[in-house]
Amino acid sequence: MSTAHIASLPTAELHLHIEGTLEPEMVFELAERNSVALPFESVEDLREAYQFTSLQSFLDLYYDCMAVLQTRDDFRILGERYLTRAYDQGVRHAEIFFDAQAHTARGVPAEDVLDGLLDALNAGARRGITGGLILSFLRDRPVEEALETLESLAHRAGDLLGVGLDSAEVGYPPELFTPVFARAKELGLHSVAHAGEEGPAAYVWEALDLLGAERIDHGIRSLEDPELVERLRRDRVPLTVCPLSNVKLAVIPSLAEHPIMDLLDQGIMVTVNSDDPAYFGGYLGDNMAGLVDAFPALEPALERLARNSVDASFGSSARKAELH
Ligand code: ES4
Ligand code: ZN
Repeated sequence: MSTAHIASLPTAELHLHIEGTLEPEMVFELAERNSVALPFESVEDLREAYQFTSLQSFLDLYYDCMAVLQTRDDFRILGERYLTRAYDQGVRHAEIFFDAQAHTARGVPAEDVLDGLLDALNAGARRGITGGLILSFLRDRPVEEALETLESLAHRAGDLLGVGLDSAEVGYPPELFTPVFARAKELGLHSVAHAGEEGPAAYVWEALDLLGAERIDHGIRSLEDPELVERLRRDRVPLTVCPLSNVKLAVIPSLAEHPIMDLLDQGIMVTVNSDDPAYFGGYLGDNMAGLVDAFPALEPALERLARNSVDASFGSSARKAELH
């Protein structure tokens, strides 16, 4: 499958953690600039650590590496580099998660993170890639902390697209975050949530019914529950599926065993996304190319997947029309 063909399809990236775009070279560059000591000798040394056995084994390294991100300008550079790479692979709209709590816990003000990422998005918009920011709560930290984080940015709600829920899933059901998502709704924000990645289909139900999630991030375990499949299909709830992530985190044994064809056959609104591309082996176009290699029958459906991503975005109808 030619990557040029894939890059010619305008897509929206809907499941992307900006901290997961921190390439090993940039970890070293920012560690030097910000005088942060790293437990790795070299870029190669760090890259060799990218062997994960579960979501948690990845999260441990992910949170360690992001300690090099300290200033508004660091976040601007991170965002600009991501948007440039994504654009080169066909992405024309990006709805980007940021983990505010992972930065405030290290003494970096949430508004510096927000402002740096907005600087990047403004530069991106001038170059033809639009987008927005999704404040994602860490579900393995206290609910009160998520509420405080949301309140601390409530006066900037106009600069946010929505809220999300991420980090270690099993044992942290969406239900816990019902008051946080209710407050986000009062602030006029969109809602999405990670569910059904490592956790059960029951978490997808909770994300829909208790949090009011408009999209489900991952959601692949929904296939274990036929009633849930029917609900997702009927309501056209988008799933933001991340194939390379699923393989790298051992959620699925190999791309050839990925359930994307089942999800499509069941009539679910599937989108393809990159999650943490610096860690998982590729950006959005790389995920598409990997899928087509594993499933040649998917090639005619690429245009549908690209269109789904635009339709499932929170972009304006004018922007969607431009990208169709
Ligand atoms: C994540 Cl793959 C994944 N799952 C849950 N939370 C995350 N945060 C960053 N990547
Ligand atoms: Zn994710």
